[in-house]
Formats: sequence, structure tokens, C-alpha cells
Amino acid sequence: MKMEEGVSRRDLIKTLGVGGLALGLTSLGHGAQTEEKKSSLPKSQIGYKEGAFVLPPLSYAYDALEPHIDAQTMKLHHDKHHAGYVKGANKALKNLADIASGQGDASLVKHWARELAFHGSGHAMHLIFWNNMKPGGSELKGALADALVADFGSIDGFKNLFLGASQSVEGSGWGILGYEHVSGRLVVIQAEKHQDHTVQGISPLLVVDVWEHAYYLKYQNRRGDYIKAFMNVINWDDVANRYAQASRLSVA
Ligand code: MN3
Repeated sequence: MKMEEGVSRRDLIKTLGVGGLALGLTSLGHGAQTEEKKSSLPKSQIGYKEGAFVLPPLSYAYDALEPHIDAQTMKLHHDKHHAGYVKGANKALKNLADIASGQGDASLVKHWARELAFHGSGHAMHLIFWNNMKPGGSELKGALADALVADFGSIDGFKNLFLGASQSVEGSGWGILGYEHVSGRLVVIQAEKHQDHTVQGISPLLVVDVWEHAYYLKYQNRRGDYIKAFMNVINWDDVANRYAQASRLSVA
């Protein structure tokens, strides 16, 4: 992948070039910005500071997505679940660094690489997820809308595909609208857990968390109702920004 981003992202990719984790990095809206632009990003996009992953606060209140996503779910999801991935990713990073420097147990490299893929991908996906939502949502328009029509036939065609893919994730995982860098096309895929069955080289643009912790308090087993509610709070401006950024990167 062509890398014209800042040093922090290059280092991150170098450190984290493990399995499915690579999928989240081109769209975090983090390292590709100039210092000037970076300061205008919402705080919740800054997930790494001074050598460690950090959990940024949400850029809206826990209850701001009501009635579609309830406050208790948002608080638990962000403060407990997402925090757990940050902690796990940092632990894995440290153990891999210890192994690299000859201090750690080299026989555990596979274990820690898997831990990093799981927790690091969890962290990256949640950063995107929080920013993909906005109280009241926003209008889908412009180049992203045109690309959705070109690649899926119609906006409704995309929505049906995204809903179907997200609803049918086996067990826990994510529905993902992504930019596929080889073809330059938008694609809809699923991820199980945070990292399994993803396609390498894809930048996620719009992701919906379909782990039960994301909806069970309010929607119980009605995952489809939750995804339909999620559709009402999509921040399409954020998705369009990720699309514009991703479409400038090529894997060639
Ligand atoms: Mn989650």
C-alpha cells in the first residue's frame, strides 16, 4: 500500500502488521492528516498516544443516539468493552516488543500476535463505529452516493445487502462497507469476532457492531431491528470522508 501518511501511522502499521488488524488502519482518520488538520478531528478518532493505544471519549453523550441506541448500552459498550480491547492490545504490543528485544518468551509469539490481531482490530473497529454514528444521522450524498449506486446498482440495493450481511454474521462480529483497493470498488463484507474472514487490503468505511453487547439490552435477539435503528444514526459525512481518504490509496 502506498504510504504517504505521517510517521505515527507508518510506525503503527509496522508494529501491527498482523492478520486482520491491517484492515482498520487506513480509515482511522488519524495519521494521514497534517498537524493542522489533525487538530480539527473529533477527539474520539485519536486512539493512540505516546506509544500506547488509548480510549478516546465519545464525541457525543451516551444518550445522544436515543431512542435508536440506548444510553446504558453505549456506556457499557464504550467504557467497558472498548476499554477491554485497548488494554488487551497494549498488553500484546508490550509482549511482542519484549520478544523482539530478546527479553520475552519467543515461544509465545503466535499467542501474542493473535492477541494483537483480536484486540487491536477490536480497538480500530470501535473507533470507526463511534464516528460512523451521529445524533440524528446525516444525509447520504455526493461522490459516496454515486459510488454506492455504481457498485451496488442503487442505494436501496446497498442497504439491503449491508443489512443482510450484518444480520447474518455467524456469532459475534461486524457488517462492513469497505473500499477495496485493488479494484477501487466498494464492497460489503462480514467479519467474525473482529478479525476473522476479513479481506486484507480493504479499508472499512462504515461498520456496524453485531456483537450481542452492542444491542442485547434494548433489542434482545432482534438483531435486524437494531441494524435498522443503526441506519437512522449513520453519519454519512464521516463515511464520505473515509471514502475520499481511502480512494486515494493504492495497494500497487
Ligand atoms: Mn463492540
